[in-house]
Amino acid sequence: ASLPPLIQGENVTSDLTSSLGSFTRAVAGRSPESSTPLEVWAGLSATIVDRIAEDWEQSALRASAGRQQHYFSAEFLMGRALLNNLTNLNLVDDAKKAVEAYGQNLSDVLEAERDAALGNGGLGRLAACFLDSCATLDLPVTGYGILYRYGLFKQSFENGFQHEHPDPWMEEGYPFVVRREEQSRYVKFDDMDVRAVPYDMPITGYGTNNVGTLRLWKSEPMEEFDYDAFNSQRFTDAIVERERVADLCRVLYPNDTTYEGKVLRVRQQYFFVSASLQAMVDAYVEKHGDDLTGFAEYNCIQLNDTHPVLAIPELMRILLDDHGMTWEDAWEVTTRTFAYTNHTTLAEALETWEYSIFQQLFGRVLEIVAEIDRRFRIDMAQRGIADHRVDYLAPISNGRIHMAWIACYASFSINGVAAIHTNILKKDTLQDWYQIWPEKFNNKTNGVTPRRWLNQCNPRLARLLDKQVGSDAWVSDLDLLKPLAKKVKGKRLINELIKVKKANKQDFADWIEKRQGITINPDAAFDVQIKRLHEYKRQLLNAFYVLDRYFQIKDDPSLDVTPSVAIFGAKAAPGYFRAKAIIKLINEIAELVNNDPEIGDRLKVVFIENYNVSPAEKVIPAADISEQISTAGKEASGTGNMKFMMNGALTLGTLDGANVEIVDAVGENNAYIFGAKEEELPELMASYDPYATMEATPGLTRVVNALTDGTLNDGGSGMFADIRRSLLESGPDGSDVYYVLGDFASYREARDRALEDYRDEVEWARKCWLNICASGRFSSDRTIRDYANEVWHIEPIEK
Ligand code: DL6
Repeated sequence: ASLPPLIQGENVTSDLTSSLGSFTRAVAGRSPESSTPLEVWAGLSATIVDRIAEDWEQSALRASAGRQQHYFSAEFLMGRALLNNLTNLNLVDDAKKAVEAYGQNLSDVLEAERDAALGNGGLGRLAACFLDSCATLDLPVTGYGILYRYGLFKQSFENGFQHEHPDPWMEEGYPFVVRREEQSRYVKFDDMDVRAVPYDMPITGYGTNNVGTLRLWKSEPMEEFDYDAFNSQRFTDAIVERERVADLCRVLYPNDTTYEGKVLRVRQQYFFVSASLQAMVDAYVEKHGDDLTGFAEYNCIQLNDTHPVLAIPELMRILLDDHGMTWEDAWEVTTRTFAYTNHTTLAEALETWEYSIFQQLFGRVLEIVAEIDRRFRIDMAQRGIADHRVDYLAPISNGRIHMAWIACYASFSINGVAAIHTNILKKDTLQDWYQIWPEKFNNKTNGVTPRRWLNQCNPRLARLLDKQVGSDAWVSDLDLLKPLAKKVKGKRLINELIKVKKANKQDFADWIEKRQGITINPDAAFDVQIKRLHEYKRQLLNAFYVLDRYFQIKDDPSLDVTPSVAIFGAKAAPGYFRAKAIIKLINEIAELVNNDPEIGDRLKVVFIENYNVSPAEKVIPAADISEQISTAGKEASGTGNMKFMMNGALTLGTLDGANVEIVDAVGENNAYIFGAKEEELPELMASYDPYATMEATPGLTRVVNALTDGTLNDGGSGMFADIRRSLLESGPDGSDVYYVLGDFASYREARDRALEDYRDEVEWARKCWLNICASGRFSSDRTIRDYANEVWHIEPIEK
């Protein structure tokens, strides 16, 4: 059961009001009444840090007493912090009163906060959900990453094209990170030395006074600037080194892009893992002495994909060079310390780096990788593995360093993020490793935190669930919703659910109108696809459906269709031309459809600009249909699919990633499944003729032709012709490798069916209810419990 950690009532409110006043005055240098919402946000945030400071200190002390888990990730897509903390600490009502006491408004204050967008998408947001669950479950887990000065770029649409802008998210101050100067470490590269300064972020849990930590490292020069150069008026020279060092943490690397900047990327990776390991090893030595043979008994490190894999040779380096261990002992410790999570089967994401980059940056680490490689080859030969396979799996081959192979060799655990994904790893992506070490492999289906993704973002539904459960205990035990499924026939309940969804949709409609000037009808079905833009996620399939429906209405202006709004949110990696083309295409379709008076409310298209965590919190509670339409076998898990389910949207999806488990949990009748299955695709693709498929599918030729026949305007960029080529032309860059045209008919049938079903408000709401009740297994609390019990072997800390 979740007990609010703080006593509620008059005292809390007045306490909070007076601290808010003090902190806001200190931040703003004026009265709270005349401060801006952003200043009040800073004041209230500082108030929260003030309140949790001692619990935070105590939690860290308790955690360091026993075995600890460390989560290494280049990305933590945290989003906003204030409301999350207020919700976890059960202080929302008090904060509202406190803010109002100064004539301010809590929603304005909350809206003033910038998102900490230190991640690209699912992988980074998963890391953030995990930290929330670890804190809530009182587990001794610390996250480690990079304090990027600019998070994920800000997206604007200019003439329908995506433009990228820097996002200086903490330039105006950010009270939720605390600089720990005294914990700084030095990180040495062959061509530069830098100081790594940790900024710690408190991670509150729900109904507990345990507070976890996310440690984000910032690079700083060994010396602030070159004083001599400055004195001799060589001002630019004086700051060159400082800027070079600052470059290291300047931007979050946008994935999926081309290879420029890769030296910097490797530098970033080494920087944060080296600093984190040094801090961990020092802490161990301080507690247990200089003999590090027991390090792995007290420490375990989860590698969030291959980005932090340099930690493996770096731990070896520290143990060998700084602590004089033998290779054998150091390897024994290292191989008992690391566990590796794979997040994608796409070959492009299995990082490999040129040998020359390692030579340039850290000769010693390269020497260690080379020694791992040498011993790996001997080890494999002794196991009787054929030479060509050894070559393929070796840490160094073809002049490149293979990060995933180092991870597979040195980690004691290798996991995928959904059942189907883990199976694909075993039978395909990592099959050789699976054959050698089947016991290393395990599945940990992703999850999302019900605190942010239900309790916080959908308070109306949350209060309805409180009433049904009899308390808020479900917030930290989502399985408590399961028995509520039997109430599905209750008329009152279903009517209440309908009311909740309606109110959420109205809120979203108001929000998008204010933000982007688009008017939508809240009674229409909200059909939502929000995720990074990637061809395998098939936003194109969705766009084609919209275009087809547009043409159908144009053909028959009296066509009776369920009014719907197709809502998109997506950023494309700056260097990913075709993804940017799809963004332009969707914007063009929106232009066409939304401005055609003949279409009216029957069809609207909304593209949420600068999609991020905060807009997701607005749209997910308002969604009716959750688009999860990736080519089967390509989406490792997905986590948006889980957020939608929790908020009562029905999945329209392929049997891919965690969709498979969602359907398994809720039943086929309560989701809309379509398309080729993963196991069918190899055979289908072998004889696939996209052109013939297009021609054989009614309406599809017209849709594809619209790309280039003047219906849609790509501003002379040639982008739309490129999309068409990617579908219809043969060759490696064509051939519709994501089977968009192949799945179109089945997708259209499923989406039409969903929209038809939507007309029966009560039956639809029942399906929604069943989804909500079955979403318990997609709580990240479940995922984290599984990691804690099966991989990390850690226990909740005693309080
Ligand atoms: O595991 C989190 C998330 C999955 O839900 C998505 O299906 C998957 O695409 C994503 N993977 C990545 C891979 N990036 N790299 N490297 O973001 O992980």
